[in-house]
Amino acid sequence: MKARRPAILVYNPDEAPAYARTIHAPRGRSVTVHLAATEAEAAAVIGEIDIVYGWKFPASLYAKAPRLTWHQVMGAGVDWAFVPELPPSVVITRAPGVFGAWMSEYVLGWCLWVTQRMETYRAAQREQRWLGELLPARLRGATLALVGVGDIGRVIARAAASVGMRVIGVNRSGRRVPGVERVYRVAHLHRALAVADFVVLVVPLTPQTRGLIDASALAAMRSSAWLLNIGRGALVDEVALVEALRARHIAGAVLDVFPREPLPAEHPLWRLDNAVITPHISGPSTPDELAPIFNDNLARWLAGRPLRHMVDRRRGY
Ligand code: OXD
Repeated sequence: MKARRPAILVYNPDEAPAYARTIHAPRGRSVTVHLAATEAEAAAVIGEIDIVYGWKFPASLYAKAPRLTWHQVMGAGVDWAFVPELPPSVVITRAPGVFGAWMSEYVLGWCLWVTQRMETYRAAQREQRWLGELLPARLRGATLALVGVGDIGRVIARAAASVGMRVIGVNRSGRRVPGVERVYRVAHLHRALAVADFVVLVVPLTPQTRGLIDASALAAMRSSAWLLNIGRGALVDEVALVEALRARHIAGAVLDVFPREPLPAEHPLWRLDNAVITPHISGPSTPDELAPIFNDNLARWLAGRPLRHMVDRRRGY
């Protein structure tokens, strides 16, 4: 009797075919690859699926996936995959080493947008005004506080240090991290916020970090400081943020992520001149960058070896 081939479901609303093309089983092994762009398409095959390679895979389908043992996430965060519905038998794997390079350019780009006063000079240009009396500020010597100093945070730290920024960080334990001058325990978050010119949120969303940047955290920041959120919208109390921006308790915010995406048209953040809104693009997933991670783990899975980059269920990331 012929052995059943392991079945992979590539779940991605926009790019399932492009991801499927990058899947390569090791020589001598074959797999069946199914594609789905919608929950209904996935539901039609999920009963047969051993492996999900997915972006925002619908949590309700876990219950209909008796064969599923491994879910490789196609993004930086795993919060939408790591849900209460996740059966204990399913392993989630992350994709480290991919997003830091993108996100460090995003962070440096927007910090420079602030210090080089790009908006102001462009506005002056539109009025044909020579604004020679206004100088840019320096990033060199400015303090960047990374809330989250994991795989992505460390790459951002290196990029920031390369332009002479002072980099401090916040993590759960306060344990030292290479390339970060000082690491504060999350219990001392406000101390880090109080000395930062730029605060970058790049921490996973877990029950412990939800709402971490609340009204008191925003009040701890300098009135000249900028908040950059490239983690998850729910890390920040949005009502408190809108209030802090309106009252200019902080100088501004660059926001790439929101509790509701797309950001609803009527949301007050759209209209604040000190809020920059970008559409969740700071760390894009691309099939070619994720393929080596997926294919390496596929070879391991097929050989019955332990997978790399497994999410720790206790920590939630
Ligand atoms: C994410 C991502 O996980 O953009 O949000 O990769």
